[in-house]
Amino acid sequence: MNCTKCKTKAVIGLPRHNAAFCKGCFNGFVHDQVARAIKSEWMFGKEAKILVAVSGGKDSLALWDILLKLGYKADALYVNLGIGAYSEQSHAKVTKFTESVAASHGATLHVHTVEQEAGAGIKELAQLIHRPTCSTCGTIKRYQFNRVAIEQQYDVMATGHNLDDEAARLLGNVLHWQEEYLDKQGPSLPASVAGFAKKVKPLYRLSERELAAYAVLNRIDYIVEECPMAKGSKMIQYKEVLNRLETESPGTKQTFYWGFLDKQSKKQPTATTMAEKDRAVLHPCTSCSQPTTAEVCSYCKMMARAKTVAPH
Ligand code: Q46
Ligand code: ZN
Repeated sequence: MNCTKCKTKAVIGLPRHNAAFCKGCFNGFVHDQVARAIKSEWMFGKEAKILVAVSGGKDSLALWDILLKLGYKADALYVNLGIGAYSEQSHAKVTKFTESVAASHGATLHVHTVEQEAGAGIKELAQLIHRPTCSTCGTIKRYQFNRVAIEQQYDVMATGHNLDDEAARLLGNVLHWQEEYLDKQGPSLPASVAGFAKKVKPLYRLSERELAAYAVLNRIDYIVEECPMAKGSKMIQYKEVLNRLETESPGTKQTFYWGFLDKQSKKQPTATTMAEKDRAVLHPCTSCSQPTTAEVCSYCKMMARAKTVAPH
């Protein structure tokens, strides 16, 4: 198998693009897909200050690597969830990448440790407040990423969601007809009100397999295991179904998700209408000032509850 572009020996075949690439041309292809995503979805300009949400996994570290290599100013935030060996190992991978790659581009890593603020790791915290672990985790990660982005004056927050993640999420939202989620499933969510950072997903044009190959070929050392809490989750089931379809007909995920984006772009309310809607229901939390629909935001409620029920 030879490289479609330069005809030297290929290292990866991409059936959905009917192409194969050598290492150099594959890196060029990946960088080009990210550059196209940034431009076509109006994510950010060359001078923007970007905050990348990193977990230690292949997608978020690859995203940080690609943005730095494309010449963007990108720092990162890692949230240590306190899930035993998984958190220790993922934290170590993020630190290693920061020291060996990101620092040479002048980039900084911010760290938030759940245990330090809540007095317990995510599993124990969720048990204390009687909420599912993943929804507790989601609230904490959303809150902390937004807080750091706003406090440290980043223009935009970038996450490592890839084509497989977005296609699986779309399948879940369609199966349950969750229309309000469908409306917000695009790769670029504007900062609708003051206090909310803009959020973007620059990897939505690349598959999980392509990102794993990028990480391996570029010697990015990442944590291979998924978070132990993800076991048996609906998202994993949707991904398996889509993978089966993709093997039979390469390009299925792309057609499904990109097709949805194409339809959305034709009916999407403008950023102004979305902002108007949000402005009508959101106001600052009386405790921390982050935008919320209630008087006190769900993060502050959670922390207050954790403090009252925590064993002393
Ligand atoms: S939500 Fe749940 Fe993930 Fe948090 S606790 Fe792990 S599996 S990391 S995306
Ligand atoms: Zn609050």
